[in-house]
Amino acid sequence: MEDAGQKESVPVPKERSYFRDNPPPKTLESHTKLAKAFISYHVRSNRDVVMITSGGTTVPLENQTVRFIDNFSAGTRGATSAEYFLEAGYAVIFLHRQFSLLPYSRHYSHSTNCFLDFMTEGQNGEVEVNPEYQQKMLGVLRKYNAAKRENKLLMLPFTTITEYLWELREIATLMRPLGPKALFFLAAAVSDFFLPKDRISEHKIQSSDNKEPVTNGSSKSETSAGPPVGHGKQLKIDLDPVPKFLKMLVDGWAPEGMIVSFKLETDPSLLVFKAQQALEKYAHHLVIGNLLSTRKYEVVFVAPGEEEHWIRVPVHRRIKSVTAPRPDMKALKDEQTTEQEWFRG
Ligand code: PAZ
Repeated sequence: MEDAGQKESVPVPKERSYFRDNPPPKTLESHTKLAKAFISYHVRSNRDVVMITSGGTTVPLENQTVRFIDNFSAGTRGATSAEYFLEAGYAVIFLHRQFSLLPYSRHYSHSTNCFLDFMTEGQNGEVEVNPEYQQKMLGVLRKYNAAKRENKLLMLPFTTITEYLWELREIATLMRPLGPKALFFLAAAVSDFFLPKDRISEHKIQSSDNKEPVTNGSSKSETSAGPPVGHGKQLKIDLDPVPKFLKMLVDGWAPEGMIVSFKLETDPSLLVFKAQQALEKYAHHLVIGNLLSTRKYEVVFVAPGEEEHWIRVPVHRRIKSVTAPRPDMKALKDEQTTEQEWFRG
């Protein structure tokens, strides 16, 4: 707490006060240990290391979280990119939303088809991979095992925006000894707004007024700036802007690293403008823009001093709908082919 009565308070930049006011996740220490060992290993082998962020961050509305605001992202972009970076010789730190798609296993999870649909029962009652999928699964399995054997893939989960920012700061700082051999590929969908620690309700927000609000002394549910309290069915949430972490990354945490950020928009007329704006504001190396409705088959690269550059999957290779549930295995195969063309393109 600031001691305003005793000395003139010096304003703390929002970025720094964020970390002061929002405590680190319990996992930070163990993740830092793992990341430190991983990075040192690859510094010694003179290897390029990419930190890929993937999946959406959440904004909890309660400390004991029942409800939260989420950000759109399945983790497809991040998990797929991780595989291609590994193939290109990078070591990958995969900072991802817990339970979102992961490199390699993504081929068999979160699809309309359960992983069991890839299996069959053998003649003697043993579980086997359906012959139709064996060749592809063997290829995926070999790459996955190689990444593990060669210690090239470190997967670290986050859930909330605060966890994400703490992990990003810690790992980016640890990556400094890599100098220009560090790459940041920021595909995660990161919350722009959050509910600060001092305004968050300890317990589940109630949907109707209790006659006598029950507090246990530690609950902050009655502070004037307090958390949103249910009045009938209306819930008003007053969120603060999340400090601009990209600025901190570029200027402070990873001054020598190459930084690629993503920009997601829904209005086509805004996409390039917003990407250029981000580039001017943060002075990093590349913004990759994509629209929610077309993200699977077109992206735009916006780099300083260059014309914007679109990469598109040819029309005949596009899957018909990227939002509708996939009806069958054929659609899944189509999507994988499309993604390979995206990366080759
Ligand atoms: O994870 P996914 O493949 O479903 O979606 C990827 C994406 C659209 C979240 C990503 O490409 C992206 O644009 N990330 C940045 C989002 C943002 O503007 O915060």
